[in-house]
Amino acid sequence: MDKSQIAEILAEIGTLLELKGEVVFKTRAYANAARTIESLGEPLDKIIAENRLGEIKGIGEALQKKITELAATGKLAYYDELKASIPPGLLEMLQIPGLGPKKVKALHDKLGLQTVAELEAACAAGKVGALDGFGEKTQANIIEGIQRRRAYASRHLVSQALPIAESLLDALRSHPDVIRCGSAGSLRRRREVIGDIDLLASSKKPGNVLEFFTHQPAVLSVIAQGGTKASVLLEGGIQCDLRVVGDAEFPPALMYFTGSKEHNIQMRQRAVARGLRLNEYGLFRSNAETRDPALRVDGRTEEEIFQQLGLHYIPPELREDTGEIALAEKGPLPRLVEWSDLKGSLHNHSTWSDGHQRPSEIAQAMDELGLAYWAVTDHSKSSFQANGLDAGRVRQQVREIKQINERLAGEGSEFRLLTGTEVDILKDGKLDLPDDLLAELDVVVASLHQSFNQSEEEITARLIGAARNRYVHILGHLTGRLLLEREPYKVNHHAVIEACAATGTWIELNASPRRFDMDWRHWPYAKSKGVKCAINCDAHRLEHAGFLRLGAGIARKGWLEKKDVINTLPLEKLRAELQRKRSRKD
Ligand code: DGT
Ligand code: CA
Ligand code: CA
Ligand code: ZN
Repeated sequence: MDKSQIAEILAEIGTLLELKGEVVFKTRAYANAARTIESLGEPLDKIIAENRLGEIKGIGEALQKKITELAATGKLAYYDELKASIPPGLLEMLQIPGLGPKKVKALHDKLGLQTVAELEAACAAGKVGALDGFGEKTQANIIEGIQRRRAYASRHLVSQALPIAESLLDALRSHPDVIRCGSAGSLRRRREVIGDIDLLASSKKPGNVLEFFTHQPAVLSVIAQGGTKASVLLEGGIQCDLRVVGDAEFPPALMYFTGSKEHNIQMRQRAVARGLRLNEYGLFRSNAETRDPALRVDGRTEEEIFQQLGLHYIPPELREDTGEIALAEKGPLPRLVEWSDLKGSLHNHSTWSDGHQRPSEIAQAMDELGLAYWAVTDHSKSSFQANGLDAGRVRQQVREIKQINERLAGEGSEFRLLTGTEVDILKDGKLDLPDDLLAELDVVVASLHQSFNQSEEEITARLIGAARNRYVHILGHLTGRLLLEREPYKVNHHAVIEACAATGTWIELNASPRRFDMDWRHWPYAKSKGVKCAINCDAHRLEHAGFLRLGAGIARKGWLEKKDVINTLPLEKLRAELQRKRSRKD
C-alpha cells in the first residue's frame, strides 16, 4: 500500500470515529496523521524500515502500529471492525454534500435514521428541517444532494467506459464471424459522461457473435439477448448494448446508433426533403418508411451516406446538432485537432506538492513517450492540503529543474521540463505568489481552489483579475467541476472569455476525465474570440499523460483545430508565445 492509500484510510478512521461520537482529540489525531503521511518528503517504506515513524510529530505508538500493519499487509483489522460496526446507510449519508459525521450522527441519534431512503422520507416530511442545527435550507440541500447522487449513479466517466469498450471490440475483431465492428452512441461521440456503451458489428451469423459476446469475461450478467441484439451488465456497473447487422447495413446502422438523437432527427428530415428515407437499415429512394433492398441508395461507408445527402463528412464528435449539418452543406468541416498533434502538457504536479513522481522521473518518462516538453506547475502555498510551495521552495524547485534540463541537454535529448506554478487565485482575487516570482517562471497557471460558494459576480471577477495579470498564461479548470461528483461553481463564461481575449490569456481544457473543464460547449465562443486552448493533463501520476488523448476528444467536440491549441506548438515556438503577453505594451 502506498502512502496516499494509507493516508486515505487514516482519514476515514477519523471520520468513522467522529460518527461514533469519539472525543475530538482522538478523531483529530487520525485526520492530522493522514495529512502528515500524505505529505512526507521521503518514502514511507524507508522510514518504517529504519524504525523512524516515531520521530514524526503526531504519530504516537498506536498510530505507528496501525501504519506499519497497513504498509506491510495492506489491511488493518481495527479499521475493518470499526467499519463493520457502523450501519452502511450512515456511511452512504456521508457522501451527500453538506453532511459531515456530526450531522449524520445527529440524524441517527435524534431521528433513528439508518438509510438514505429513510433520510429522504424524513426530509420530505419536514422532520430534518425542524432539528436543531439543520433548518429548511439544509433540508432542501440534502434532498437535492440525494437526487443528484441518484442521477450520477446511472452515468459513467468516459475514462471508465473506453478501456472496457476497446477490449470488447478487440475480442469481437478476433472472432471469425465478425466482418466489421466499432463503438457507437455517446462513447463514439466522446461525450464527457455516458449512460451506456453501444457496440455494433456486422456478420452473416449474428447468433454466434452474440453468444461469444455474452460470454466475455467482463460480462457480469446478461440483461437481454435476442437474434440481433444483446444487452449486458459489465464489471464496474456499466451496461453495454451490442447490435449485429448484415454488412450492407453496417454504415447506416453505425450512423443511426452513433446519434445524437437530435442530430439524427435533423438528418432524417433532410432525407425526407430530398424524397429519401433514412433509418437504421439504410438510405432508400422512397416516400414511405421502408427497408426494401431494391430501393437502397446508401454506400459502403458513412462518408457515402453523407454524400448522398449533399453533406461533407461530419466527425462523430460534432454530431450534437449544434450547427454541424448547415456547415457541412457549405463545405468541408474544419480539420479537428488530433491527440498526436499535442507536444506536451502545461499544467502538472510533482512530489513537490501533491504529485507522485519527482521532476527527474517525470522528465525521463515524458521524454520516452516522445513528448517535447512538460511543465511542472505545483500548487502554491495556500493549497496547504496539497503541500503547496512558498516562494522559497518555488525557487529551489526551479534550480532542480534547471539542473535536470542541463543534464538532458548534455545527453543530447531535446526534451525539456518547463518551470512553473499553479498559483491559487485567493478569495479576494489576489494571487498567492508575488509577480516578481511569477515573472521568473516559464509557465504560470492560475486556478481557484477555495471559496467556491461566492456569487457568480465574485467568482467571475476573480478569474478576470487573474487574466489581467501579465504573468498569468493560463486560467486552470475554469469551473472546478468534478463530473458525477461536484457541480461547477458559477462562472460567467462569456465575460471571462472576453477578458482572456483582451489580455492574451489562454484557457485550459483540463483533460483529467473527472474534470474536462472548460466544458466543450463553450469552446466555439472562445475560438470565435481568438482565445487559445491549452489541453493539460493536470497530471499527478505518470500514467496521467494518457489524458492527452481524452482531452483531444473533448477539444474536438469544441470544434478546435490544431492552430487553436497552444500545446501543439514545438518548444521554440511555444517559448515565443509564452513571452508574448509579458512583453505587451499596455
Ligand atoms: P447515453 O447512452 O445516454 O450516453 O447516450 P447515447 O447517445 O449513447 O444514447 P443511447 O444509448 O440511448 O442510444 C444510442 C444512439 O441510438 C443514440 O445516440 C441515437 C440512437 N437513438 C436511440 N434512440 C433513438 C430515437 O428514439 N430516435 C433517434 N432518432 N435515434 C435514437
Ligand atoms: Ca449509449
Ligand atoms: Ca444504448
Ligand atoms: Zn493542478
